[in-house]
Amino acid sequence: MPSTRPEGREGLVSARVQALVAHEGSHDATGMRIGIVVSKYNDVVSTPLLEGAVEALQLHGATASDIVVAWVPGAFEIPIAARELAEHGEVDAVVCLGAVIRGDTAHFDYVAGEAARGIASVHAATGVPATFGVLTVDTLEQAMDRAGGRLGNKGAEAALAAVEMASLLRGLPTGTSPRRRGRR
Ligand code: INI
Repeated sequence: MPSTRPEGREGLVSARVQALVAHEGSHDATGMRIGIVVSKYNDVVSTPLLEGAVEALQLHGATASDIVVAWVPGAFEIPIAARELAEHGEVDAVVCLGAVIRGDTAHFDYVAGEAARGIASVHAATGVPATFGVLTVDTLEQAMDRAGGRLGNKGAEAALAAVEMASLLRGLPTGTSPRRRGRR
């Protein structure tokens, strides 16, 4: 249902904005099929990210049979598997998980940059949301803090962002805008 007062944000939203029709996705994953691409490199980090993502999806209604996991060698390889799932896996969204930890060389920048660019290109090319749960950090400690440690679990956040985007896209009106009319 379109809402002009997104839950919990009433105090922040002006009357002018409240007067508009607004759409917002939910975290209800019931009936959704979700792909997860996870990197084996730094698996001491990516495994808890995966655990967090799966737990979050199941807490929000996804069933085990609706979650498909693809392991790839490293973050650099995430985009190609994510694109395959988005195009042919019949998924509503893809969650991308991994950890790129800065070393002494420029390798970090290439791997992290290509992972981010490649994941963004998946949803641009396919229209299927692909979320970025790839940690890009300086140390293993920073990574563990974000993989179920004191700063939460970015895998769970990426999973819920994927569900929210899939839900939003389902609810957006299509074919009604003057720019689209006649072009379908
Ligand atoms: N892959 C990662 O997922 N994280 C890293 O920190 C990393 N580092 O630092 O090298 C890494 N490298 C491997 C890369 O993703 C590819 O698998 C490899 O280059 C083969 O294409």
